[in-house]
Amino acid sequence: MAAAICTLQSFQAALRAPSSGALNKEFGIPGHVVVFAGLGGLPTVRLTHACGASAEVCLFGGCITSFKQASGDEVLYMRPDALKVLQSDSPKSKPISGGIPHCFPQFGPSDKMQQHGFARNVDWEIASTSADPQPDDRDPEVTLILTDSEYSRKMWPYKFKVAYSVALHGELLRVDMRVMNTDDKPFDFTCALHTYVEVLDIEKAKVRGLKGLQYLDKTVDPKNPAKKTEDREEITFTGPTDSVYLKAKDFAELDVGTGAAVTFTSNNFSDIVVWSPWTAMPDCYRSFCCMENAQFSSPVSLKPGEFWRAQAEWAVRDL
Ligand code: TA6
Repeated sequence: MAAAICTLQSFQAALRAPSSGALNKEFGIPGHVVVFAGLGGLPTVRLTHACGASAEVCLFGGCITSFKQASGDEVLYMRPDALKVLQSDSPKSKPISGGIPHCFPQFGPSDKMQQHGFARNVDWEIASTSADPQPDDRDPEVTLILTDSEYSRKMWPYKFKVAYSVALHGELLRVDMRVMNTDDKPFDFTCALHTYVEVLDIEKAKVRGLKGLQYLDKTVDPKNPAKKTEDREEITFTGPTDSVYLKAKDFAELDVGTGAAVTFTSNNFSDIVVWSPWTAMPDCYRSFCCMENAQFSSPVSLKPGEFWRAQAEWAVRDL
């Protein structure tokens, strides 16, 4: 009986949710922004820059599922287990583990809610789309909104709004995230942009820009991570890696082993996380590295009416 009720509820929710076609009529900008049925048939926004670069953002989880250079080369990585779920009959039964999923309002596990919070498990809405008025070099952009719901308040009893703008500036991918407290009581949160980058081989990947920083090594005991200091100019991978670099600078890069590096430029994120599951994910660990702009070591406290804002940018640099 419970299953029947659940099916009816999801059927009603599906009826309420606007279709990709309807969303495209409302928000599409010919040649720059299109809403289409993406992976798993889920409504997805594709931004296309005049130079040929493109990005796709799935409304489920507000997850950036693709970022391609003008050459057509994909920068991000989608885990095979995520693709399997997306190809199943219930594509929303698990968060999308690939591309750039959100961790919000919590990075990591806790007793209160699932690992990495609920923002990656729910549908975000399109608030607006635009393409910069420069006719020869438009920057296509979409702004998504996530607000509290009965579902979110069960885990995290606060009213909030997250606005997340995703834009292409030539071949550069830019996001701007704002978290607003719309409640009448204060709350704290942590967050991360859990970026999966495709690498030629994890053993050829190198991370630069974190030397001298203190980091939490979560590989042995994630609940009681060891605090260490990074003394390597270039971090290479020879085993499982799960490190939260504290007070990271606004720039770091991941050499993907092909003669190019993905650059991470950010503003107002306190930390950078570097994660490779190594052989715990035997069929895919060689193909990706996660490097994540995060706000973890100093949780953000917002009083009613206050907001927090941070930006991140990714680009590909030839070495
Ligand atoms: O960001 C690294 C991390 O927190 C790891 O500790 C690891 O558990 C990972 O995220 C996995 O995330 P998932 O998407 O599988 O829940």
